[in-house]
Amino acid sequence: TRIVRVGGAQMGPVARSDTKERTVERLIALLRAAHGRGCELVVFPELALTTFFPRWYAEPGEMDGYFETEMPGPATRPLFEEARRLGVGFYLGYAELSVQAAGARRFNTSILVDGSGVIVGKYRKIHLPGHSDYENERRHQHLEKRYFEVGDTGFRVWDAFGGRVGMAICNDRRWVETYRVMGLQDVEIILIGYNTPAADSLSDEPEELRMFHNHLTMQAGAYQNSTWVVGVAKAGIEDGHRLIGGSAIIAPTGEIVAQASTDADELIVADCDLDRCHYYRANIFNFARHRRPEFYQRIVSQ
Ligand code: CDT
Repeated sequence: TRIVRVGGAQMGPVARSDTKERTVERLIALLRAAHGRGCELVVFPELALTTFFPRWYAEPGEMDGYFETEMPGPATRPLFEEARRLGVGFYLGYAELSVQAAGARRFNTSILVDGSGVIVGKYRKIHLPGHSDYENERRHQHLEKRYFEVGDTGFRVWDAFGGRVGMAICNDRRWVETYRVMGLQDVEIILIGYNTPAADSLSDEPEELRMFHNHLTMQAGAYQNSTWVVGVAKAGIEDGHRLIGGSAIIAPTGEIVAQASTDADELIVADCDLDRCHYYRANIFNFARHRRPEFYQRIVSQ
């Protein structure tokens, strides 16, 4: 067995008026709770430092206060310091403003930080949902395509925490390719933060159905690639807009082994035995033996 005790640090809402310093204090409280329960890795949500600002329409530069230009920066350094002091690693989602010679680039980003406080991996969100301009017919806006570029990192896997760790962000979890590209790199645990509105802006899809799809996609991705999946929400009513909770730790069997029961700051914990990834990977999902990529070309052609 290769057990990694993982904490899923679900967050309740972060208001537009909350300071990053105050929000980081909440993250540190969750990190300490996870350390108290023996976790070596804690997963925080997508855009964990701020409200889900893509629901608001503005000129892109006007949102720069929600972005981080350095990591750690002044507001996030206490989180890194506490993680290093406790020896606990983490996944953190945040809005990244990367200032390069060619100009500013903005990404919806996650990082993987090891137990010594060092950033060992960075992922920039590839599947950006929503739209780039104000759309009148929507009950609420989802302007990720306005504020972020499509990520340029690809789906990578890192050797960390005694296993092979992958990252994805929110809408990525609904796409089979996300998991399969990492599955083909022998991923053993995929970390995913999310902010998912409880209502669709164009339909009357009930919240239960949206929660079902949340779990359906992550459970299928876990089983079909024989990997652990840790999905962690920012939940609850944020600036008047409801986000679903349902954070879950999912085994390579596709079974949920831990699940949040509130829409608030809540820690879920599971002992993830990375050796459990081997069983299906050696049998029903033995890729080398059973995959037929010669028939999958449509998937990668435009
Ligand atoms: N943050 C994020 O990617 N949310 C999307 C909402 C899609 S509805 C426009 C999600 O897939 O959960």
